[in-house]
Amino acid sequence: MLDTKKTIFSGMQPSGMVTLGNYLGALNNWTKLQDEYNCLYCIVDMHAITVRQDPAKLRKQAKELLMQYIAVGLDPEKNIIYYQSHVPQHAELSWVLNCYTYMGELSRMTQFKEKSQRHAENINSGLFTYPVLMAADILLYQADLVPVGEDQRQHLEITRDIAERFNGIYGDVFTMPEPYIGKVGARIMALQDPTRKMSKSDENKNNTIALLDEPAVIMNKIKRAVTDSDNEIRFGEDKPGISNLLSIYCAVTGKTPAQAEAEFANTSYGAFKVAVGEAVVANLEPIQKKVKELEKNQDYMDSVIRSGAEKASRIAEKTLRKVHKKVGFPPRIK
Ligand code: AQP
Repeated sequence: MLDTKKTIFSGMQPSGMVTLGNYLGALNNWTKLQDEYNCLYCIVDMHAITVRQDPAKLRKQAKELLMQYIAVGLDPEKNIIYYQSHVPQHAELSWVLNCYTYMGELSRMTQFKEKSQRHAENINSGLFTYPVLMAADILLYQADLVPVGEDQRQHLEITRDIAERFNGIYGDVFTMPEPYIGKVGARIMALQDPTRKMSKSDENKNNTIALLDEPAVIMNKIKRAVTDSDNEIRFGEDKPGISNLLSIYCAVTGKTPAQAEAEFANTSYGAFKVAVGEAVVANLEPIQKKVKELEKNQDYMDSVIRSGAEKASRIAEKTLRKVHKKVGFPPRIK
């Protein structure tokens, strides 16, 4: 039977402990796509080293991220789940695409500008060519759709520009990827500074809730979250801290903003924070339980790692062969 499902590619960097933001903004939505689409969910460890990482930590975080992909409900039988560094075609295609990408285009990327400011001591060329590797990630699998947050939109645009340029020279080699606009996931902000987003690489751990944080730690972090002094529990641009906690509450309970506001109309900030904390703990409990089970099942994890890389590699190699032929590399002799 002809496979008419569209292909979706997405990835996450193992650059820290997975946060509630990563979960509510991305992972949780991915699980809803697995029946309708052919999905590839990559752990983009090669992207992660554009910022200096501790090797032992990176390895641990990559493994934890993989377990969390599965624990939130991504089925390795339905989706291709794998480590980017296990599929060498990503690096190989990235090199070719580098030769079809202009310095000027890359210099305009806001993420490069931001990260070079944040990591002024390490402005490496990987940071500069990050979008080319991302283009390779997507184009290798002929992805039709890419779920992207606002901050990655520019990278998808450059992916399309590169694909269009390549196809313009060599014919239809790459599928033109479109942004996947699904139900918008919640954007979760840092608990101590609710004007910027919660990020897994944040050094201040009071800003983030990790999916694997113990219940008492979660309760404490939420109790200490920055709010304001007017004691009104409602959404509002003038109330970033309370709005963030309300968003978290709505996302984990499925309640609407109006329902949440009504529920807490006559509540103190203290009691509100306890309710938010308890809702988060309850939501994360089954995920944490599943991770503990997976930790004990090394054989299963190994089989997922092996088969994910094999499945991804098979698809990627097809595209890469085509690209090599198009650009004029000599054929391999069997
Ligand atoms: N605070 C957030 N709220 C909602 N969604 C979020 N995402 C990240 N933070 C929030 C979504 O999670 C995915 C992670 O993508 P990534 O690992 O490639 O890197 P990122 O977007 O840069 O995420 P972090 O947590 O901020 O990592 P670091 O600290 O390493 O930069 C994306 O789909 C993103 O939209």
